[in-house]
Amino acid sequence: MIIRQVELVAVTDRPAGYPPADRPEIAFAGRSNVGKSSLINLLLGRRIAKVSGSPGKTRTINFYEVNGRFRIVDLPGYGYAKVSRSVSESWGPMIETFLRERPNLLKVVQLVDIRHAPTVQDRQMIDWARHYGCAGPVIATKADKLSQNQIQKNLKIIRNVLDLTDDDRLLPVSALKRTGVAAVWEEIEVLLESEILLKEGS
Ligand SMILES: Nc1nc2c(ncn2[C@@H]2O[C@H](COP(=O)(O)OP(=O)(O)O)[C@@H](O)[C@H]2O)c(=O)[nH]1
Ligand SMILES: [Mg+2]
Repeated sequence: MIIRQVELVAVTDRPAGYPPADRPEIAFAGRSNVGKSSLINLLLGRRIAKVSGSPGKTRTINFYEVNGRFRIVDLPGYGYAKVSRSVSESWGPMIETFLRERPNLLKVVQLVDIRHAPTVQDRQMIDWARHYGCAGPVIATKADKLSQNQIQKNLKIIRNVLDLTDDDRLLPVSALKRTGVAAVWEEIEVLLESEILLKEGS
């Protein structure tokens, strides 16, 4: 995909602040510090999402519109122990409301850290997405931190813990080494294509 234009069109913690539901959206979810902003920047070819030294900061849903055609949605990261209770409690409803009330949401891309087994919250996140019929590909980040051998081992563990089927996509990426990004774009393009087919069928 050629990225001509990227615009941050909304930053919000509530549905009233969402942009109109007039473009297909692909959301990215994961623990804070998993590498979500880094991956979004790499995908979009610019430093538009803040890469954070202090995790747990993003408490908003950020909508990036690409080529005026679709949006990448950066969901707030979860699982950071040091955020206040009120912030960590608002995270669940904020994400679930988005999943429930977003008719133009195509899929949620789930990010997990390739070094560790997915957490209870990772599993909860993907189960929510499944419940709302929008579970998408899973991305295992920070692949540069492991050997090829370990990568293969850990991918199996991730598949198991998240209960992925053989058909579910699981893609290792490294934002640092810039590997795996083409495969992520391929998945995004497949999702956008499926949306066009849906529209033509209706
Ligand atoms: N080694 C390595 N570090 C990464 C990678 N992606 C992100 N990081 C680092 O992980 C930290 C959190 O990244 P960020 O993109 O802000 O994560 P977010 O909180 O999920 O948005 C930063 O210090 C990044 O530089 C990666 O692929 N490899
Ligand atoms: Mg971030």
